[in-house]
Amino acid sequence: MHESSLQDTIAQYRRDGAAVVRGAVGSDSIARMRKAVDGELASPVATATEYVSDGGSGRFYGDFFIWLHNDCFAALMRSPEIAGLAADFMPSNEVYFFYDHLLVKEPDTAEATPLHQDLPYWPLAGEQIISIWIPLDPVSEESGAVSYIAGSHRWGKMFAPQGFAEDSGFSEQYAEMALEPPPDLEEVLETHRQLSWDVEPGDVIVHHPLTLHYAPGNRSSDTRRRAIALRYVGEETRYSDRPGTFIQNPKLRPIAESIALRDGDPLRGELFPRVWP
Ligand SMILES: O=C(O)CCC(=O)C(=O)O
Repeated sequence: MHESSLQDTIAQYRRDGAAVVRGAVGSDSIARMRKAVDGELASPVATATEYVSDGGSGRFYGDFFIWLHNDCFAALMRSPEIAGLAADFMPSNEVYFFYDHLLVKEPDTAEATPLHQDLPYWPLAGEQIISIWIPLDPVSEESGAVSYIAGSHRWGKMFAPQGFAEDSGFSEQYAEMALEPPPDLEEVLETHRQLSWDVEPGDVIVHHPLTLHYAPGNRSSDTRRRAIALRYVGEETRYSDRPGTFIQNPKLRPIAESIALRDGDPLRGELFPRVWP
């Protein structure tokens, strides 16, 4: 991307809380990641969650921290083309990896991704935090494109996290935060600008941790929607031991037990490697 158009995109990201960067990831990486994702889907590990309830059509699959057992995910999050974008957008001189999040919606999946902000789920504090959402298939509104509420990252609010499914095991623990629920989606859409992009493999969407976003199910009967969200932090981001964050979910206990950080520490250590420069 030309330096001037990258700067324009960064300015738009700061204003709106989300932006698209076209052609950021090479086709070899996409091909490798498709294979890696299909391998994960064929043999789910203990941290994975199926969000479609028994008997429902399609499949909505989520998993985290896959890089710890999958070298393709580790190579992707370390790749300079992506880590460098995180450095430019946050901005931060140094970039540390927080975690990867696989979100797959197969054709004919009704389950939506609820309206939410990311930061309330996370044991983090600070401004230098960014998600880079990497589609591995062409994505349109019909197949589950993510939509962002423009400017919501500047509302000065933290809304209660939402479980992606009633029985995913996360909902009860999020209640511990006693935050106000997110606004009603229909009302927000009537009164605020919505940002959403049709994307091709190779394009990525960056979003701020306080931007409200959601995604419909995948209504397509033949187009898969495989996507990986990579979460990065900067040199000033701190660990926060607020109660109820996703790291306290029993499924993540083996990972959480390896975190030797105290409230207020910078996010460092083997679990959060430096990936830039
Ligand atoms: O892929 C989706 O459906 C939602 C993505 C999302 O919520 C995120 O990356 O934070």
